[in-house]
Amino acid sequence: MWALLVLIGAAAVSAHLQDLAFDGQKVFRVIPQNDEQVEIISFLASNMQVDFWQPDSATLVRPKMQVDFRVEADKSFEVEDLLKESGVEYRVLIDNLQAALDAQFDSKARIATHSYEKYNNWETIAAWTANIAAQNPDLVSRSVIGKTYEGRPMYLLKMGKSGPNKKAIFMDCGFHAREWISPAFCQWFVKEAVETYGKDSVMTTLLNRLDFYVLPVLNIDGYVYTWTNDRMWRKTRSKNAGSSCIGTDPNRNFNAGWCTIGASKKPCDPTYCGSAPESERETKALADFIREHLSTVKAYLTVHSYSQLLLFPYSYTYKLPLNYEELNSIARAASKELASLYNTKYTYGPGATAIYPAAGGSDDWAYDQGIKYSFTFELRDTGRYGFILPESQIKPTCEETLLAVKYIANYVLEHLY
Ligand code: 0X9
Ligand code: ZN
Ligand code: ZN
Repeated sequence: MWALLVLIGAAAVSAHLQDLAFDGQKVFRVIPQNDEQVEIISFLASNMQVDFWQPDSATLVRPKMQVDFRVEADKSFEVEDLLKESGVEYRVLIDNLQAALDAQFDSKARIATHSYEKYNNWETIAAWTANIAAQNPDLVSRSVIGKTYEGRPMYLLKMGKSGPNKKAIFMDCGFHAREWISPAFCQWFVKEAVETYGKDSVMTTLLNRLDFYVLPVLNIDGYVYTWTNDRMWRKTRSKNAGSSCIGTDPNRNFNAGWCTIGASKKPCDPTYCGSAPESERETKALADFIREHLSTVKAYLTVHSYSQLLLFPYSYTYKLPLNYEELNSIARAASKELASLYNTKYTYGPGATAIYPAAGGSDDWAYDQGIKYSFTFELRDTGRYGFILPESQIKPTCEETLLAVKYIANYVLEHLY
């Protein structure tokens, strides 16, 4: 009982740290209509320290492109004035970010018990990985693929009935710290697997014939930081030599056209590519694991948010992948499956054109390792809540995403040889 009280106390304290930190902050959406208005956006980026929610919008912005950004409370009137005066079409997506943040949790009294329909902190997720493996020994096993910069073990769950020569699908979540719906999906997927094995025929076949490697959170240090200090943190938490700015964008840190486009060489930027490919312990651990399992891993799935997109290579070049037609039709069918539940509309295509060119991503890297089925999910929503997706949307988001993942897995299973 005492231990439980201490846990509750710690959660309350860390929640308190962030109390009101975002009070009065606004999130704007603008769609510049011409080059002149594009320049206004670039001006905001360089002079008003706005935080773009689709990273690198500052450098990639072009006419007719939708751009969402967050503004500090004391700057929000100035920014709004500037938008009004310059005639840039804009909408206030979130009027008070703090209120939206408070609304993302349904229940006020939060205790650190695990729930698939809540956002779980890292401590809770870590304990859950141990429990789910212990409770399903014939289906789930847990290993550690490395340690994060701050020394946390990176847990990987392997799911599947044991059998000879099984191929595998690798899926990770939690690359970007603030994209909380992503780890929630990895947990949901594991739950569905253990609960529907032996009941749902597709899931049963998948687990009998394939293994799934599920990494629930890649960027654990960043994820912890979003719970304790800054809900809007994106990068890892590693120190950068010669800079006081912290962190590298893990999805710019892979050796796939590394830092050539849509990535920054400046440690203070949200898309900092790091000092070298795989400079981060977390990305190195992931890349090492995949390299060691290349003979079995047939598909790579990485889960982000938000925008409702299903992306595939390439993002570091406009060049199309060799099996473009195949990937495109898989993405089309998977999006259709996803929409069948709640009519959630996804856009799909190669990253470079469907979202923006950005090098150093894990999807492109895995593809170039020879993993021909490589996809990035950008889950709900399209900006109404953005990263602050309310907990009430966890279940529907995960249910619909599961349909797409099962579709892809089943396709891969049917095209193994
Ligand atoms: O920019 C990213 O890393 C992803 N979008 S996010 O808003 N979640 O940050 C998209 C990744 C697409 N793939 C590559 N750029 N390789
Ligand atoms: Zn192994
Ligand atoms: Zn992301």
